[in-house]
Amino acid sequence: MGTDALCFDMYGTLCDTSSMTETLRAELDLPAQVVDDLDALWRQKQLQYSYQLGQMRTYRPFWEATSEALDYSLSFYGRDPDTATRERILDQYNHLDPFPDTLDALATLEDEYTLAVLSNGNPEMLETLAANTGIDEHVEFIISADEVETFKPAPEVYENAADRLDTPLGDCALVSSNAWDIAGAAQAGMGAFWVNRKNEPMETIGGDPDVVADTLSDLAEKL
Ligand code: LAC
Repeated sequence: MGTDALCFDMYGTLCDTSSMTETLRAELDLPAQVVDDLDALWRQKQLQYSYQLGQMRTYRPFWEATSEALDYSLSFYGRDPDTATRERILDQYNHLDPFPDTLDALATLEDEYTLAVLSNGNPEMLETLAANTGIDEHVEFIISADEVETFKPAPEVYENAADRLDTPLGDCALVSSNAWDIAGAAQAGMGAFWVNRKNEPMETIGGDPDVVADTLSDLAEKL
């Protein structure tokens, strides 16, 4: 027993969703503070919609949940941009910045482990972002929750990843900065390596992480 495969969460772990603020600032005439709040609400709603869709068993691809969450957030802040502006904002989601340590950490870990992306993103958005950032040069597999038509933290998503990797669930580890994702992976029986980028407390429900690191570079050193 040991960890053979590392499955990386994409949004918030490999790529920085707050890198959207530059585009939001350029496209919407709003104060910087409001843009930061809108961006945070967009991310919060995107996740909430994925949980709700899972609970309601009305699956639709994460791109649609992301787009619907954007509409909610724009409306919350009283903005109704034209279609072209809205499309430009959404398209930028395919060009999120990787965190500064992402590519180096993947390059360090790829010699020792099988690397995969494991994300709620649908395959098209994951493949596009992985290609745009160079992440695709380091990971062997891109595994989407779309394959089982529900979202993390449903156990089927983690179990499907182990099947795809042809590796026992306990020999795979999720690497995520999202504590709810770590709690879900651990609960499902997968290893759970938490990159606690924001120095947050662990969730009080679900499983516990096996390893806690501050950044991906820190994790690469610890493994
Ligand atoms: C992911 C998001 C939801 O699965 O963090 O990549």
